[in-house]
Amino acid sequence: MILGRVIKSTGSWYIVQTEKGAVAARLKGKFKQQDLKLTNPIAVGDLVEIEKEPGQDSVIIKEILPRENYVIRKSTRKQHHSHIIASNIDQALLVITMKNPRTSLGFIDRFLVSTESFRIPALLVVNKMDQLEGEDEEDWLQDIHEIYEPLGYPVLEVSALKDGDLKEKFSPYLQDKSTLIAGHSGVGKSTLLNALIPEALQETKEVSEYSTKGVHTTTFAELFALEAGGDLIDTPGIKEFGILDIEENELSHYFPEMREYLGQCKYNNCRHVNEPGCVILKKLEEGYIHPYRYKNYLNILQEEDTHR
Ligand SMILES: Nc1nc2c(ncn2[C@@H]2O[C@H](COP(=O)(O)OP(=O)(O)OP(=O)(O)O)[C@@H](O)[C@H]2O)c(=O)[nH]1
Ligand SMILES: [Mg+2]
Ligand SMILES: [Zn+2]
Repeated sequence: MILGRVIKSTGSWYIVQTEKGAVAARLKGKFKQQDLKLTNPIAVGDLVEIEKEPGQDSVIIKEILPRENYVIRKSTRKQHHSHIIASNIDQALLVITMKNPRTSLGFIDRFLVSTESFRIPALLVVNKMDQLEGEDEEDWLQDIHEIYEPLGYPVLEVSALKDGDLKEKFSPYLQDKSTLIAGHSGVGKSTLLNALIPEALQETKEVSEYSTKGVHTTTFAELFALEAGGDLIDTPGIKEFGILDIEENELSHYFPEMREYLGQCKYNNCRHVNEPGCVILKKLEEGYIHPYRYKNYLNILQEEDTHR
């Protein structure tokens, strides 16, 4: 039995990196998934045990080791199913853009709730800075800095296509870590990855070509090693994150600015919506909690996915 990490998954076969190199492997039989309804039994980042099939050349995945963490999105094909984007990561890098396409604060907050639920550190990378123009766009950028930096999420501004110093700029953040790159389709995830790891040769495509057709350029997640140590996982663009298995009274734990006040409300089952003696509402009024963040808290709370 050999241990390895899945670095690519096409849905029917997998590339597993072992100490002795990469091998193609496939699944035999079915795996028991915990409680999650998943469209992919094995995800990039998974640690697996592989074995040569007796009397044959092919390699099979025998066992999947428990996942330390993962980032999940809603399935595009099956209702009430989810898709694991990647697992066993040290941090998540969310690429966001003001336009072509525009990333909303709601989308960012849903992403951060998913990562916070596993205590995965996250980093925001504003891409396509060369295209930023006008007051409205400057305001959006200022909001991003003002809202997220005080919460502990670093915000980097780049132009993945044009900047020449990206390796230097990112190395303090990426070295020796396994980093997931996520974001909407067309924000420039693969362009950034190619700038950091030129050998990756990930395909990139103009936004106009797919926004009309609705196809993504990157269709499978794939992990690439960084020269200086660590790795990056390029992933297909996401429309919506699945915030699953989060109880209603758990949600505020995933908003760092609310965490410190939890337990101080009058009622211990306070949802921080309209309850008397709610400390979160008081802090919102006093300006310690950003109104946009609170609005997104309410939006997520009202979603069908959160349950009592
Ligand atoms: N102007 C400008 N264009 C960029 C920049 N970064 C990426 N692009 C362009 O944006 C388009 C989409 O880039 P991709 O890297 O394919 O985007 P992606 O996020 O990987 O998209 P999916 O694989 O579909 O999820 C391409 O035409 C890139 O050349 C940038 O910094 N500035
Ligand atoms: Mg891509
Ligand atoms: Zn409250």
